[in-house]
Amino acid sequence: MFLDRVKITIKAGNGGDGSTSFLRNAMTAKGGPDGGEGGKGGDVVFRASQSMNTLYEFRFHKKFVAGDGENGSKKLQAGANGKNVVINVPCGTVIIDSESGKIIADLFEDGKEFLALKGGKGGHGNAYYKSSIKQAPHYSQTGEKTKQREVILELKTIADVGLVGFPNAGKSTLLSCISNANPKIANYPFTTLYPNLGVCEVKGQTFVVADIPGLIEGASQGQGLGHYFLKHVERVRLILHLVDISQSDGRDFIEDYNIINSELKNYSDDLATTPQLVVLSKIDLLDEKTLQERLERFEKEVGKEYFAISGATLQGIEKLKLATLEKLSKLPKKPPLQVEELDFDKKDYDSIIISRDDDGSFVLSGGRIDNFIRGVVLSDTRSFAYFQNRLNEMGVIDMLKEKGLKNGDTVKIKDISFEYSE
Ligand SMILES: Nc1nc2c(ncn2[C@@H]2O[C@H](COP(=O)(O)OP(=O)(O)OP(=O)(O)O)[C@@H](O)[C@H]2O)c(=O)[nH]1
Ligand SMILES: [Mg+2]
Repeated sequence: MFLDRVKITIKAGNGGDGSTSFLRNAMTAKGGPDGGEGGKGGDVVFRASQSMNTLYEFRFHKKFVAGDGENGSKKLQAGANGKNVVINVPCGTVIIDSESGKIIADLFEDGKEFLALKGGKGGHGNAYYKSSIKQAPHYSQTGEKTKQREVILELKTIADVGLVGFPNAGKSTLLSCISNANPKIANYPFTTLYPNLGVCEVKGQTFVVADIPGLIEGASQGQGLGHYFLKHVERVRLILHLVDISQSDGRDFIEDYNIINSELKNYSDDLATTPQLVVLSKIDLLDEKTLQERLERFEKEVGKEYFAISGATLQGIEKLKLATLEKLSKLPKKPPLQVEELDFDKKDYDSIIISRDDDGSFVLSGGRIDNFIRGVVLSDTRSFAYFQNRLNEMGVIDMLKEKGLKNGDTVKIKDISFEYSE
């Protein structure tokens, strides 16, 4: 099955807490601090994989959470780091920040990795805080907590050649003749419901061909399968534009040719200007005379170079393969998409936000506050004194006063609340 756009939730692991512990054994009745460091949280990494060609597996698996770091413990034991989560996606998957709508990565090449979210830092154990003036610190630091984020994965297939044309024009038949692919072929429109990829080998060289569902007039207004699948030929270097010259579906082949071109133009100027080879298909269904007449008409009315082929007798197929290879050799590979300047995983260590609760108390939040209280144990009196001093030094008390803080008012930070006294 096929799926080419999906929203998923990702979260890096939280950092583990540092430990507060003191060495105790028969030899040292009153030992020094030996609380170990908390482990780092796991990262969230995306990896491009050539062996995938759909996002279908994300249909049921939409949440990816990396492991949390373990807490530190006594005897200076550091907590283990959390496990990274590696999310495999097909080559050509574009990752979009769901909040801003901006592109944050284009996983273009096989094996390419993108570190989307870094795990939270582990907290320091109390041993870390030991110094000549602080022999027995009674506090440690909690691990950094991470936030969950949403991203949109959008697959824009990467192929060298795209097959474009009306339904039933013979696109899948051509793909099966020139490549290793085995697409479904049938004598009714919209047999192909999602893109197929095939690798074509000519003279020891290979190129990748994408076969997409057929277009019809009004595709740009959502007729048929609409424009939806054209994103899978956005990145091709060359379009093979298939036109059924036998007119087996009762339409005029020159009109077909013009309609598809205008649908491409309606989609984007880029597609309209992508180099094309015109492929006139199903020539085996016409007698020699009718074929000649139609070819002459094409030359007169369109005047472009063309390749006349039959997927049934394979007439013209070898010539088309060679011409495709030759044309590709002159066309540069399309580069990955421009990634927008956005530090998706930017950590907020700076903001200080003051708001008021319904009961009138002052609520402190923001990245700077979060980071600061990681090192505070309020049950420890020394730590609490430090906490108040630091709030003062950081200018937070002044900021609160500006907002109207008075003696006796309550200040809340996360699940801590205290009464302010001057
Ligand atoms: N005689 C003859 N029949 C062909 C040729 N190419 C395709 N067909 C037939 O035309 C019908 C449609 O072919 P497909 O290859 O499925 O066409 P498609 O363009 O992929 O169609 P959609 O997937 O519906 O867009 C099938 O019955 C094919 O067997 C050809 O060169 N000669
Ligand atoms: Mg098809």
